[in-house]
Amino acid sequence: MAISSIFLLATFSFIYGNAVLPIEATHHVYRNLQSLTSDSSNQPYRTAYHFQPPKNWINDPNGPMRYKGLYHLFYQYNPKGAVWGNIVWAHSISKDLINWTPLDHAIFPSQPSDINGCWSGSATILPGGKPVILYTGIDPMKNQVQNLAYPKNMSDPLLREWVKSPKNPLMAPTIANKINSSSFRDPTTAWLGKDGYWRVIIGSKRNTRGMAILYKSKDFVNWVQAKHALLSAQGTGMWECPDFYPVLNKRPFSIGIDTSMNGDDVMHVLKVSLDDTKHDHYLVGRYNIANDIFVPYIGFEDNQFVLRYDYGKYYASKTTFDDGKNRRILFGWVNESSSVADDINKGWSGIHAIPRAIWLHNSGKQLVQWPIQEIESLRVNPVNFPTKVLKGGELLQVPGVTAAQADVEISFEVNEFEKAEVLKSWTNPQILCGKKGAAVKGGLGPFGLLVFASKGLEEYTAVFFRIFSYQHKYLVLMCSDQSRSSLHKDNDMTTYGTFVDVDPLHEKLSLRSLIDHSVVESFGTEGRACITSRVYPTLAINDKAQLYAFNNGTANVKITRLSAWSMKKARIN
Ligand code: DQQ
Repeated sequence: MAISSIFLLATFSFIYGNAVLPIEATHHVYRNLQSLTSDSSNQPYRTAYHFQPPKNWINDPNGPMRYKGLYHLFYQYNPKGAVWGNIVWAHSISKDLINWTPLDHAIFPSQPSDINGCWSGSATILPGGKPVILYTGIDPMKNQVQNLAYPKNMSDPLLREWVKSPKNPLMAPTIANKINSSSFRDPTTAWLGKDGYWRVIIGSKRNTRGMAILYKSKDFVNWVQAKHALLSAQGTGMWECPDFYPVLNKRPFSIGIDTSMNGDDVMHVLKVSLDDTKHDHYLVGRYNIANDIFVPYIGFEDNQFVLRYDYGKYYASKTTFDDGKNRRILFGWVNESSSVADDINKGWSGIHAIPRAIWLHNSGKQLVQWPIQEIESLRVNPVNFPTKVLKGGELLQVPGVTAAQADVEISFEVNEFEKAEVLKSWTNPQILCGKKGAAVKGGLGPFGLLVFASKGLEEYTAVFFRIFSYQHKYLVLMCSDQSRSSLHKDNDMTTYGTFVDVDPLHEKLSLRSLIDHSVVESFGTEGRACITSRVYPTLAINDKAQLYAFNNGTANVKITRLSAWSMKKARIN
């Protein structure tokens, strides 16, 4: 089918084991709230293989860790409804990071230092294998303070019960430390220096200066604020959910390393979730642990070049080192793009992205992310296309997959570079994607995938590349255009986009999309750029959804690989 007509048609111990601190048991488990199930009929937007609870509100992933061979994931959860509030740490476990079993809530308000909420935090595995959790509590005065919890029974691999330190809070805003009491939250996994000091950073801000406040401790209980923050940046606002970890800067780059590792072959990553923009930004740089100075290659002064994990909807993420498979895994929250009224109506809000392996690209300049390999165990009924030229204006249906629940990989080779559109001046890529959506004919592109497409293309979400000629080079734009994703216009349908650091003269342009009813997670050029979109089609739902490859440029492109799979449902909570 010619794409032009289609587009027209659609208008388209602690250390504690040794020290002897008394412990206070958590005393109330809300068992009744764990047994809720939701009616999944008439729920076209519920996902089949993304992490979500049976009902209600979910936000940040908390304290992911591997313990005694099991993965633990905690998350911010409202047991009482589909909007944020009444926050506890819900808890699930998994053997494969795909199928998850819910347990009783792990951490919930039970002492003054968290009586108004148990907010985000992280797990640290102490030498000897003891897991501990630092998390933010909201105290009776609504101050944000940092608390410690640890397992009641270390021999329980499920880590079902958590006790809280009677010394909580361990870190608190005071008049002396001048910490902003409403902007002091989300402790990271701690890392240990050779000097015997644990270090942890807490997100904060002073006026509009975002900061990662550094604390140090010898025993994980008594924490002292360091003289300076690990990093701060004027004008960035509150830094939520910081994450700080080492990545290997030599082959094999994809090997993950423990959070306390350092050395010549190691670079460090600081990720902050910017409350003002709701984006997760990261900086790659060198960390000198002797004086606790982190120097990023590109800092927030060069704002427009600060990278993001994901250029779509993806926030409050957190990594953990998986010592079972020697990899670093990234977990992130993907909020809804629907109205609060719609969320309340469907009875749930929020999902987590598919966990991603994350490592330093061999350029040393950016990270690479790729869905953990375990997700491939859900693939069934593969559909493989032979190499094929996709002519300018052509649309190619990918039949034989459950297009609302699929995994698809496609690679393009491009040649007719003289047809690339000229970009006169640098433009914000998201705005460029908004102006030049999939329906806007180009030269070299747009080409890519139409997912969640309805039969007559009244609805579709387009994930694509468009190549520009810019200052004697070629600039590759990757977009996720959801402007026509739904006939129901009450959703946030912002088009997302980013430039990708790839040389199209010498490299193929690959795209992988994980499609799951109301989410599409796309990985461009083997994970160098990611875009996650939430969409709510009204026609392209369940077995009515279709999948296409498309080319709406004048230049032909060659599809060198096109493989798609239907995805089985995972057992989630
Ligand atoms: N969510 C938590 C906070 C964190 C925010 C509260 C980020 O601790 O700063 O639910 O989404």
